[in-house]
Amino acid sequence: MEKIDLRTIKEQAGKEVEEAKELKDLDKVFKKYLGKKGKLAQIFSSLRNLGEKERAELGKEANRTRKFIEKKIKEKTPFISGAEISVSKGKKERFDVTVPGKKRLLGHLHPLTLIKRKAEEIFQTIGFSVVEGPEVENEWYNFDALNIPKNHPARDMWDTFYLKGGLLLRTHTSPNQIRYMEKNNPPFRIIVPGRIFRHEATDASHEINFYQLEGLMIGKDISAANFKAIIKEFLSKFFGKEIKIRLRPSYFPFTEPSFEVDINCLVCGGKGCKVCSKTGWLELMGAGMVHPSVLRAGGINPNYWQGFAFGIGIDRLAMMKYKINDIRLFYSGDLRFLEQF
Ligand code: FA5
Repeated sequence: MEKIDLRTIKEQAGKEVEEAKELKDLDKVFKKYLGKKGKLAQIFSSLRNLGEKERAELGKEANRTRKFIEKKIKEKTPFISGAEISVSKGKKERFDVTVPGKKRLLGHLHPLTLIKRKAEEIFQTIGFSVVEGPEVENEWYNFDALNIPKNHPARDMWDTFYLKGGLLLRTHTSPNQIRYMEKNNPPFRIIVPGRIFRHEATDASHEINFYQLEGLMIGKDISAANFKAIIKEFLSKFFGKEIKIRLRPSYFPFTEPSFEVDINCLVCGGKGCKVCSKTGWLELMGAGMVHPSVLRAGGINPNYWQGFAFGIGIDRLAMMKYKINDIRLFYSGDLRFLEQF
């Protein structure tokens, strides 16, 4: 009777192996017949109830059946789904270990970020804290508090992107002077780097959105001489050498007196190029002594406190550092350009 059972087991197992389509089907067959609680295991454990001769005969037959099923499963495995693919691919494809590996492209910081960080680092070494402010501003902070009331002609100095609800895209980082003064008592010295926006025509040294670095230092006896010394210190640390600059009298409603600082153009070495409009000088920043009305708007008494403010064009600083002859390259997204930094 057991012999018939074994024959049936052999036939059934063989058929099930044939029909198996996936590895998990083969696994099922294995468990059903060869597993710990499988059909053959049951037969082996029934052997102990048999007489010696019968046990030897049936034992042999059961072993043959086990081997048969194992062989069937082994033969079928390579022809099944994933296993089949890997085996057949392995036969067709050759793996050339001498082929150079694919180079992984690593991202890196944008040149303007590098310059911004370098500038922050230097100002921090001379005691300035780094502060940030919002890109979307209201008219109070961007204009009124900076001594530029509505209908004041000076508003035309900045071509503004106006938004709904009395908001605008900040045209400079100067609103942060007020924001900081409102919440902090002098003496202090801060810088505020950030992105700004202007609705104006672009050329080699003008963009519609660019970066500025605002500076503000307020104390008891802070003077324009302190400003000049700090800027000279900053520029020589930034460029790693003495840099020629010139201060020109200028006008900003929020500073009095006001001046602009030009840098001897490093793209052409002062000979004249499209960056410096053939003058040999590039305007790098606006600056001046903070106007008493601005101190008042920030809640600071101008009878006790005074100081200077400045706004450096970060893009222009980057152009001078890397000798870039067109500001628009920074925003082009051109990897051939960006990969050089
Ligand atoms: C201002 O924006 C003033 N808020 C600066 C200031 C701050 C003056 C504090 C006094 C006290 P101005 O518009 O000149 O000033 O811009 C300052 C600097 O930003 C310029 O010197 C220049 O380096 C840079 N800049 C101005 N316009 C552009 C532009 N379109 N593209 C790139 N950089 C520009």
